[in-house]
Amino acid sequence: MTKAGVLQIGPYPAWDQEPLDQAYEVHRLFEAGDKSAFLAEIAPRIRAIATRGELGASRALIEALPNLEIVSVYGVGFDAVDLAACRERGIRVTNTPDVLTKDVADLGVAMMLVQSRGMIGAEAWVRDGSWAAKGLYPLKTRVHGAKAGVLGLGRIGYEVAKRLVGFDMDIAYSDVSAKDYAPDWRFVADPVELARHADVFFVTLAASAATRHIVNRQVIEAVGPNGMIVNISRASNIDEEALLDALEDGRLGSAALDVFEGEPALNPRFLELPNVLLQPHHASGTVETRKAMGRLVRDNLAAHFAGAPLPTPVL
Ligand code: 8YV
Repeated sequence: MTKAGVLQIGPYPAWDQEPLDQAYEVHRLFEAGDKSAFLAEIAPRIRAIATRGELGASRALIEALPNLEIVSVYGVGFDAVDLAACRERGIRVTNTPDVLTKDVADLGVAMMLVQSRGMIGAEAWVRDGSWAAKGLYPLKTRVHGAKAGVLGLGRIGYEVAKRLVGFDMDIAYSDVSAKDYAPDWRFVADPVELARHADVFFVTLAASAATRHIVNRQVIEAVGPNGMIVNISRASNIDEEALLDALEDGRLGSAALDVFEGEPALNPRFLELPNVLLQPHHASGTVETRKAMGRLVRDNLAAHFAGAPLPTPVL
């Protein structure tokens, strides 16, 4: 039987690559020199796209593939897939929810702790001999008992808030509506009001055109000179220019970021800032979770080609 053609947009670990290569005729776009020529040659054979959360699939790419049936995303976020283009042609879309939720929450909370206790600077203080030469490391800010604001109480936001309970934090959240699964956490509809409450402000909402720059200058200033913003969602949820301005002139105390506009390149202004923790978009990056994500990518493709219900459909 001929194998279905799959266009792979970005790399996967070997443990995912091998089974994918066995089951499908895989064409790796990320390895092609001249991408347009490559696409023109293989386009008619492509029935599926296997992509990554941050890479998605653009309208131009979808339109270049006349026989495309499904886009399988290795990630929970599907904001980079042009859903309208998929809907127009009845193209299915899947993602990898649930399996990564707790890892993403773990990293978000770790980022808060690392940043508030100055652990990156403290490590350097030991390594560069400052401890011996200069003495005690500058004192930092307590986390337990502080006020947390969680913007987006979906699966990831809920797991973040659950972890913050262990730090005796005073938790409030914002979402389109109050959630009946939020224990005694305070619902605050307005993100600016949530930011006023928060010493630590977590951005955990799924990104879409509607949430673009939801964390705007006003929200950032409401978090304030003693506050911290932690972003483990998508860069587009924050007005990055406003964030940089506020971090530079002290209107925002600090930030801990796993995602950036234009990543993996990032605005060089970030590199000059002492009050920002920079992470390489790896909140879901554990071996266990990435294996589960890879399996879901393949399970969705296999179900589609077998005519079975998709395990985790978006569309
Ligand atoms: C991944 C992600 O880092 O789930 C998402 O939406 O962005 C992350 O889990 C990414 O998709 C892997 O490429």
